[in-house]
Amino acid sequence: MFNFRNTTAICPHCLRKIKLSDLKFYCVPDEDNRHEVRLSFVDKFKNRLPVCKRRYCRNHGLTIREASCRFCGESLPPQILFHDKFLSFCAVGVAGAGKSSYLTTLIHELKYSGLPYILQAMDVETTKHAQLNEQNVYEARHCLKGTEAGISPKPQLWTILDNSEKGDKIPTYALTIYDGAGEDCEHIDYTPLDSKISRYLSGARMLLIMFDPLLLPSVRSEIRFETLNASMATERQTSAPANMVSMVNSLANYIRRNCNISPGKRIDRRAAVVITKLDALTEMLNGFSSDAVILKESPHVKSRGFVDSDSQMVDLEIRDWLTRQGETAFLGAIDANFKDVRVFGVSSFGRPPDMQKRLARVRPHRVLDPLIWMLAGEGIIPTL
Ligand SMILES: Nc1nc2c(ncn2[C@@H]2O[C@H](COP(=O)(O)OP(=O)(O)OP(=O)(O)O)[C@@H](O)[C@H]2O)c(=O)[nH]1
Ligand SMILES: [Mg+2]
Ligand SMILES: [Zn+2]
Ligand SMILES: [Zn+2]
Repeated sequence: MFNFRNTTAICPHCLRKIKLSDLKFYCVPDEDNRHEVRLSFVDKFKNRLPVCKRRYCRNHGLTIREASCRFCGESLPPQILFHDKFLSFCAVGVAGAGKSSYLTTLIHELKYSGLPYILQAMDVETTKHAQLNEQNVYEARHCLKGTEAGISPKPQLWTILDNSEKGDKIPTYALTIYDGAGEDCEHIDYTPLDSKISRYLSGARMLLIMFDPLLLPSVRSEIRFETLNASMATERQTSAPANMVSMVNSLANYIRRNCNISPGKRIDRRAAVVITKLDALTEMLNGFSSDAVILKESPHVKSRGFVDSDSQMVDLEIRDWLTRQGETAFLGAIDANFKDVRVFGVSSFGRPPDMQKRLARVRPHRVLDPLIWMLAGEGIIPTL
């Protein structure tokens, strides 16, 4: 029988703090039947999940596995209450910026990179979604389709088991990932957003602001047409580069409004600015120098810690590169709005897709860096 540690969990849908008594529990003996199961006095006292007590139910005596949040009504895996820490991030960026591709390779790397973590999906939707994307990118080797706009994305719910600590108790962290559609982010200021998306944006612990460098005119004029075409979501990417600046400003204003932060105040939230599609930039003459730190393998995984000096160097190199491209307005907007900003550069695929959008063997570059920065900030991984 499960017993909970006395931490307060966070509902991944409405982001309210929840405890055992804030869940509604259901016994689901088969597809057509379900009945509510109430917590007994002893369950509450012992802080444990209830069991089905209905006499002729085939699940009689079994611990309940389905629940929903009392506040928002969304279904939740009851084991969500188990975790020691609650981490969440939200990926934002214009359509085709590379958000979904990035998150797919991030999950894959987190599973297989050699970090002392075990990753488990908390619910069936997360398992299915991850399998589908992974199968597309790693087996069928094809680019993903754009994320559907106008509907709120289901948060992906993961458990990270921290195997780095010796002893009986393995710390567990709930990791919630929101991957919205770029189109929704672009219109954030003038389209009334689905209330769920807005909650994710204002509630996530870290924002991943994904910036597509291929939208910059200076970059577009320097790289080959084939590379450019294969690396863009051609049917969707119509945004002018300036949109990225206004997107950062509207995103920040949006969060301010929702969290009651006054206009002149920087938002006290981790913001990882992630420059995607780094592989396509190696063609540029005016790109990164061949001995740049950003092009070297990331040291964090090997060192089993967040190597701050490496990350600061990468941050500097990208800022310098963006400045050379004339993108000071974007950097200015980020720094003016967020207090805790770090710039990262990643390539999800390792090299551009071909003209048919097929991928070569996927070799992600530095995709774990932003996540490791977050883990370090949460005290989960040491900062070196
Ligand atoms: N060269 C290169 N191209 C990439 C990379 N990642 C993504 N792309 C290209 O960018 C396109 C869009 O990627 P997605 O991951 O679907 O972008 P998204 O931000 O999720 O887009 P929406 O869901 O429409 O908001 C892909 O079809 C690829 O052509 C990368 O690492 N390198
Ligand atoms: Mg997407
Ligand atoms: Zn809820
Ligand atoms: Zn039952």
